[in-house]
Amino acid sequence: MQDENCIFCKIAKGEVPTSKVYEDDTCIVFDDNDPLMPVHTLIIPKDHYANIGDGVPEETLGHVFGLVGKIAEMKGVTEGGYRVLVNTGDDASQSVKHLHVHILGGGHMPRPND
Ligand code: D5M
Repeated sequence: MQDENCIFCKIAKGEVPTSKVYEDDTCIVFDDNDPLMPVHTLIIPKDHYANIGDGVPEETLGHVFGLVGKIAEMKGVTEGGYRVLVNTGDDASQSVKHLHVHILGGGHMPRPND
């Protein structure tokens, strides 16, 4: 399940270089190339799903979110805290239409409406 025009599918296939943090059979994890915080890392399933509502199998979703704590630990943000974000669709300004979970940390983040 791949979309040949999708940049994250290309990353998953190793066709586009990235700063890889972790990889297993289901997921690849890499640092965002336009970071909003000192730590800004993305977890993606290797299979292509346009967003979290695109029929993602529960097992895959569980795997993706099950990695959050491990990656936060690897990136050293468990003590200070971190934000987990999944932009979904146009109103949320999702720019890459391949499910990805942002992990943001390394400094204080105000609430969105503060
Ligand atoms: O976030 C999509 C994010 O994906 C955005 O923060 C930039 C990042 N991005 C886009 N292309 C790349 C590559 N090639 N490497 C690393 N990071 C990338 P969204 O939630 O869709 O707005």
